[in-house]
Amino acid sequence: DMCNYPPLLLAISDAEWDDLLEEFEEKSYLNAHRWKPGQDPYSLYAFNQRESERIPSNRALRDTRHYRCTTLHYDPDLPSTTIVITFHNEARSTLLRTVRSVLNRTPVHLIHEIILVDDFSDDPNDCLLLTKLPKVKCLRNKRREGLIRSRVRGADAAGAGILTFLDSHCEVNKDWLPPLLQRVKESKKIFIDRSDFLPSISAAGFDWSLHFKWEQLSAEKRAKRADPAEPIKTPIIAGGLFVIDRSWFNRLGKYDTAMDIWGGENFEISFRVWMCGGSLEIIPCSRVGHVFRKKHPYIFPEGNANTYIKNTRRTAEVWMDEFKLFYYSARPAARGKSYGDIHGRQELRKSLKCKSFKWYLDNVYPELKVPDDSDAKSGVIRQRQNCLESRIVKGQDLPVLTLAPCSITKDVPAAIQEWIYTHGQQIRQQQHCLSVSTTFPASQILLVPCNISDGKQRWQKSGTHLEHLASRFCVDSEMALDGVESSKMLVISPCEQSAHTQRWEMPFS
Ligand SMILES: [Mn+2]
Repeated sequence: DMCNYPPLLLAISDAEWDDLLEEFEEKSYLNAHRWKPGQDPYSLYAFNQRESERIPSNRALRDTRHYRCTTLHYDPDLPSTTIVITFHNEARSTLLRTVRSVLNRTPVHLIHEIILVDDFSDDPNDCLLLTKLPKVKCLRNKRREGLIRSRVRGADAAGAGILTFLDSHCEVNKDWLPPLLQRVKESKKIFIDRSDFLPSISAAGFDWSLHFKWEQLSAEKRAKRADPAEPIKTPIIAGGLFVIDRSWFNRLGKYDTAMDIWGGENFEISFRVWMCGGSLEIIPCSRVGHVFRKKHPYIFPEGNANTYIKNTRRTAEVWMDEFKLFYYSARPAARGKSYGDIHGRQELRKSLKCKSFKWYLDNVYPELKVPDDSDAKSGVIRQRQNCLESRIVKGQDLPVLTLAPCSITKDVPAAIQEWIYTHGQQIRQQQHCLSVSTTFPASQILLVPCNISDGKQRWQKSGTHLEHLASRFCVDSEMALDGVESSKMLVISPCEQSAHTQRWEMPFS
């Protein structure tokens, strides 16, 4: 194995500590892969390499915290933490700055160790040479594993009870760690810090395509904040930087290690933490700078988009219940992509007795609106001269579905014949949706109050046919055509390509 453990460090003086840091031959470490005049400084790392090399690893930083933070006191006996930093072909200057800023700006006794997980970088010395710095260990993967499996490897090797994950292109600021350890000590949940590049009060969010974004805190939430140093509950973490109790991390199922390279894992761990009894917070008094890049400087063996889709699709399938439909609707390319076996993660969710995604939306992220259908397709569902129609019947609460001659004036259908195909795969008119009484053949198609979590309300166009997803049967007009006026009902029956009573023209795709 290529692990290289430095000698155990016991109570050392500040002077000895400074000596240890001084002994590291920074110049020769950096010189090995330095930017050369004439090269595009962005080509290797997607950030300005020349500029990064110009900035000393131990430069002075402005204290960017709110002044309230400087008045806070933390327990003198905070637990120590293992800091896990994973990387693949990181620039030496930024990797070194990440590690040195930690060593320079963290009370020595709070760092149990810094574990670097080198995810099969081209040069093993990027990692190995750094073990000459105090407390730094290096684990090198024998092949490319990706961020997720690398982090789990680092976490499994950790000696401390608290895990701190950092990206490999960060720079921590004054007192970044104590407020995080304090919160984890108080309650065994999960917490993240925030980056210097953000506006003063920010929150994290996402859309239905599972695209992460930073957001402003809502006016309502801002007004509720009495103290700017107070933690901010967040529905999602950006993923790169966070602190978590190690036994809680393990009990929760670490990460989904079937995910590759990068992306989506922050959704998976965020949903899991909230739905399975924990919480996520942003700690405004902890400041860590992070270099955001516009693109990934490394290769995804399966392609960037495919990997992101595989990872987010696993998340949607395991955690989002019926709301995964909105993910597929926002990311149609995901529908046919393979995503591997999720059985183990579904079992995990069951054994942890986690809450539903509906609960998460209602309680954790009410700002994420279930898509309205203003942009959904609508029109008539027609068979020859007849159209599906809803009809109010005296003495009945709900309208009934029937077949009637199409009534279209100047291209505008009658309201009772116009249907919307929703993002949730429902066929809707007003607040009523097509459903069935049972999933047996010849079961009547009913109009009932729309309910996104009711699987019996989902339909899909399949060529000229309209398929009921739960039963795999098709909308059939045979009984409506035969029936007398009082019993013109629509039913589902086994799909038959040639059955003309199952052929429909519809505006959906
Ligand atoms: Mn990053």
